[in-house]
Amino acid sequence: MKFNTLCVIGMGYIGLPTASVFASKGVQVTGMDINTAIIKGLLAGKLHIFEPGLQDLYVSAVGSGHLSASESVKPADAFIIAVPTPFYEDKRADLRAVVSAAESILPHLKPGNLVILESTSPPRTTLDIVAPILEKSGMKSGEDFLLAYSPERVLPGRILRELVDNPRVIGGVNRASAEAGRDLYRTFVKGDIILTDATTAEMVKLMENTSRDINIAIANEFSRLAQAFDVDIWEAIGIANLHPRVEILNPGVGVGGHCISVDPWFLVEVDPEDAQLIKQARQVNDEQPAFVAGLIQKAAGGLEGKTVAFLGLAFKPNVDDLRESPAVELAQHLINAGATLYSYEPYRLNAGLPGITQVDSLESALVDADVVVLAVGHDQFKALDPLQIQDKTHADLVFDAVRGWKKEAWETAGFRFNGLARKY
Ligand code: SAJ
Repeated sequence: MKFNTLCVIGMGYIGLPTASVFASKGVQVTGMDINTAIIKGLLAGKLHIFEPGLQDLYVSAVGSGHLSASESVKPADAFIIAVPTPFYEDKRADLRAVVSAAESILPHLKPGNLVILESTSPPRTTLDIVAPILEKSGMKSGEDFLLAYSPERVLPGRILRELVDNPRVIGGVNRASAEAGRDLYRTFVKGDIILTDATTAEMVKLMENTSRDINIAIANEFSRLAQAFDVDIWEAIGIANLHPRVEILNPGVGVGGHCISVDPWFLVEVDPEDAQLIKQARQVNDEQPAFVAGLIQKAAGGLEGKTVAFLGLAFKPNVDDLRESPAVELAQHLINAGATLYSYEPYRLNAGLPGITQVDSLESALVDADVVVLAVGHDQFKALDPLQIQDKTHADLVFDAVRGWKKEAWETAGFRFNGLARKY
């Protein structure tokens, strides 16, 4: 099948790059979002998210006349739903955005159209939630129109490359739908395209992120054990990983972002009895910011009345995304322990986080600091030369939570150095 026009619903971290890549391949794309500020920004050529290469791709796609931003859904041959699926306070999936996206397609749905859900969703969402909404049109999914689930699997920071090169899974409500999805994504996907059914594709996505969450949880748990036994966790992991069948991930401040810290709960929600390990791993990762905060407090001999220069708030290195960020939680723990905290997040200078003071330069964070905390391993932080930091601060303690710095270099510059499960 050939798709000449496409409407992508949700101009976030996935929808915007996906719309831009399709448009760059000559498909006529409408990028739709209900957020007026986002659409206004896009119409003015300003992106609300940072992703390497995206600004240039977006500007050239708009310039070529193939991409336009809109606050309403436009008729198209194909529709992609790429809206957020957060969770409620009790960790159940909040599918309101998926429901309203499907409802917004309904008035425009025509025979032969293809609808793809990309948002990470609990098993059976495509069949039990999206299909019934679209079938209110009087048309039957898989027969009159085509419907499939195709999870995004790209890594923030490498989205444009991974969109093209990663294998793509397409789960149709029937074979014809999956094949139509393949024809659509073949426009730009160079990786393999694997066809399956919708619920398997939903499950695959959740299994991928859940297995990563569990693997990070064991690394975080190892860091606590290493701390207890005065073992350098990084040395221990390095040695263990020499085994041909062992690949332990990196411990850190915790697990954040909109994916890995959220998605495993979708499996716990649908089958709590069978998802015990998944739940336990989630809890280990959720506790990690408090664990790291305890280490910092101990190293500083208490934080009451002390000032902390806090470097990084993003959920991981070299991105501007603060959703579910463990660094933000760590900052909050330190503030609760009595610290005055000045955080510097170069990718998001003013995030408006309640209770957290942000400054707009490294110098401003350092000037009054007693303790310097490296919370996110942004490349620009890792490249800092302690000898140049020396005269910018009277801080004597440096705490590296993410193994971004070399102990010797900081000690040579006169700092006391401490970190997550490292030998001192
Ligand atoms: N983290 C660690 N230790 C590690 C690796 C990561 O603590 O060894 C932390 C990060 O700092 C971050 C969190 O885990 O807080 C998640 O980061 P990530 O880089 O592992 O993953 P995301 O959330 O950026 O992207 C994941 C990817 N999924 C997998 O690798 C299985 C990506 O491919 C998905 O498309 C994405 O989730 C998504 O959108 O679902």
